[in-house]
Amino acid sequence: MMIESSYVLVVDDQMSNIELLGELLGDDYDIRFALDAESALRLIAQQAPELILLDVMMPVMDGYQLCARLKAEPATRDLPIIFLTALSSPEEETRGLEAGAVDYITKPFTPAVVRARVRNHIELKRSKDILLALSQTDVLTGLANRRFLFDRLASLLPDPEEHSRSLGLILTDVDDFKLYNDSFGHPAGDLCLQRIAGVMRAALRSQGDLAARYGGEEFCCLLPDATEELTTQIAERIRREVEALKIPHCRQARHPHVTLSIGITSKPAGQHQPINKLLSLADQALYQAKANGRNRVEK
Ligand code: GH3
Ligand code: MG
Ligand code: MG
Ligand code: MG
Repeated sequence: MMIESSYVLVVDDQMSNIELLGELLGDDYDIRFALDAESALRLIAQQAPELILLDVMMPVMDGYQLCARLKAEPATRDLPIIFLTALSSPEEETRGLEAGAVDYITKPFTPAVVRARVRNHIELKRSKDILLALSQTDVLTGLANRRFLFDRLASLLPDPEEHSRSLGLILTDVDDFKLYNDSFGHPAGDLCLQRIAGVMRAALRSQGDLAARYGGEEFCCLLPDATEELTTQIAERIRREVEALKIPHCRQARHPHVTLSIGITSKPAGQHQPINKLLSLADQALYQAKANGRNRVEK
């Protein structure tokens, strides 16, 4: 059975082993090969495989060393590795598993067993990836959730001693949203939040930026390396574009359409700022935006 184009990387210094595994798995997977650890690292950097079948005995860098290199990098740490080796002592097997491999298969191997183990580990990796994505995503809007936001904040705001990058932070809150829900119903309110989330997503500059659902109808954007000026510009664009959606509000609301109040704060490079302090500054600015009439940006 074809398991939809899973990419499996085989690393082995012997062409005969590679050919054997190619025949064994080639019908079910997108199999690519590397004859040494260096070329494997190059291939992995281009595109992450879903599984790596790794020989131990190879010249220059052996399988254990390659495994250690992959485990040391956050980007490759979670790639499942199965050792496939002629080294069959319990000590070697223990060493391989303790190095972080998900499995250890000794040569000569039974083809059906290799196929079954590869299949199981790919299934496991897929389930893990799905759970990880769910644990980081807000179900209503598809934006990052609060947990992911705080993890990212923690990684962007390292030790006080460390010279870190500048950071812009935008906090938004929908104006008179209780009234909106009361007038049009909760499902309409949900739809409204989804449309606002679309604006937030579109306002981001690159993969480094993050838009997250901070609370019920509150969103937060993190803009690494942004100056205060740029953060203000982006916040202003978000405010303008939500207003331009022209989602009709109810008569009692302060503005005829759904709008956002926005507080921003920014941290210059090299200056330390605890997460709570940064958020509380943005929150104070947001409070000012509310106090000064709503549908506005304050810092
Ligand atoms: P203000 O302009 O001062 O912000 O007024 P407000 O009515 O928006 O006040 P507040 O920010 O306290 O209101 C939050 C409202 O957001 C209350 C709640 O019903 C609504 N809300 C929070 N989460 C959700 C959600 O997931 N879906 C919907 N439809 N409404 C939500
Ligand atoms: Mg070898
Ligand atoms: Mg609120
Ligand atoms: Mg509100």
